Amino acid sequence: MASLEGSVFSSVVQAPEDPILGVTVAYNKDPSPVKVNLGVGAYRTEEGKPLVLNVVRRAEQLLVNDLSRVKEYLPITGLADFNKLSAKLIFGSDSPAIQENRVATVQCLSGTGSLRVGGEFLARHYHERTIYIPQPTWGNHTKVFTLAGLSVKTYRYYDPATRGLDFEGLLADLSVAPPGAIVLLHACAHNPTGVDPTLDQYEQIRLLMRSKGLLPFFDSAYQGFASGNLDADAQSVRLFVADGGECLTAQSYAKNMGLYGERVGALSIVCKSADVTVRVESQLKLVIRPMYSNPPIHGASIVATILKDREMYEEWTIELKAMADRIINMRQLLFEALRTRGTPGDWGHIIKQIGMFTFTGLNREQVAFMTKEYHIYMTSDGRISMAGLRSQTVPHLADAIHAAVTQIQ
Ligand code: KET
Repeated sequence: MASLEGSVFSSVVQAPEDPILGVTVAYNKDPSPVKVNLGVGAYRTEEGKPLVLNVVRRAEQLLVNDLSRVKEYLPITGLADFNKLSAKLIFGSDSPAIQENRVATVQCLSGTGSLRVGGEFLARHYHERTIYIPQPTWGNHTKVFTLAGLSVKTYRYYDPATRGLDFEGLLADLSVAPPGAIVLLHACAHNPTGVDPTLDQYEQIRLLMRSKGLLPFFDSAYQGFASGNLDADAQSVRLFVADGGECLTAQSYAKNMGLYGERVGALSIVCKSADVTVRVESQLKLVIRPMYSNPPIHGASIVATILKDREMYEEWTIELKAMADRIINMRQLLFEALRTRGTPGDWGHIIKQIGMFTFTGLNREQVAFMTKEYHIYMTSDGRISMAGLRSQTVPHLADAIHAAVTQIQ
């Protein structure tokens, strides 16, 4: 018999914190008044506060005041309006794939949940279980796809020497991938590097992938955050859908609507024909039902309310552009602050990179030094969330980077 003192779980070992979300845990424990959290990709205002978009508040008011609304379960696939509008948002309102009923869209638990459901669907129903992810990529990709039952390999993406795209390496690796392999692409604002292929490069990637029958799986977590324009940031995805071929897309509304904790996103599978699409959707339901049964109603209702009302949609795009612009402004300020300090190195990448993050090039030791001496919290790969920076904290960050670069090799 187990003794009353001893736990049946006593052999459970302490797990490490998550490399990204653990940064916030460490930040919260630090009593320093000068501490700055540049870890997780979460938008903060110029005052350092989390932002609930005005248009989101308005949508929530409408929902609360509508007494006809109930709290019944949603269908397994989620809110129908939300799914239709999400597909339109990423593929474009005039997308032939949508008009021809070739898109199966299911509401999922934000971007992560969409990737996971897509991964499990592929592991069950697709002939090639290997997924190629960029090197480097968002830290959770490997875990999500491995647990979904796929085998994860990487393709070259980033060249530290040029701090740009390793386009040759990318093409070379994809050209030796097994026919039919799945390829994860960041739709825009690649995390963590901030480096995206140009549209011309995307066209070459598309030609190569289609010629080898490689299956694109787009992760779209930052639509609107790269350029400030929702359509421009969807161009890579639309290029692949325009050729009539198949692909998957995981969308997140965490960043672009600031709905982080609402966990609202969508998985879309674009198929070749309407009848395949119906069967694909029926199988997606079998993936979802034993996982979490059906998705939550509130976040999806907010998104649907905003997307279907022209005036609210406009207001959203303005607020989204303002967030994107503030981030671009922070890039400029940080770049200038380092130039003023004469910090060794070329920091041009700070203004060239796209999206929420700057991939600084700082090494693990330099990051540890900045955290210890300057209370600056960021991921150990040298990634800074520009969305967490504000004019007031730029000089402190620049001092920290300057000290790290000059004191730690
Ligand atoms: N894809 C990418 C590329 C991504 O950066 C994130 C989140 C997600 C998907 C998932 O987001 P969701 O909240 O499930 O919609 N990235 C930030 C937050 C995190 O790590 O969870 C980050 O990199 O800081």
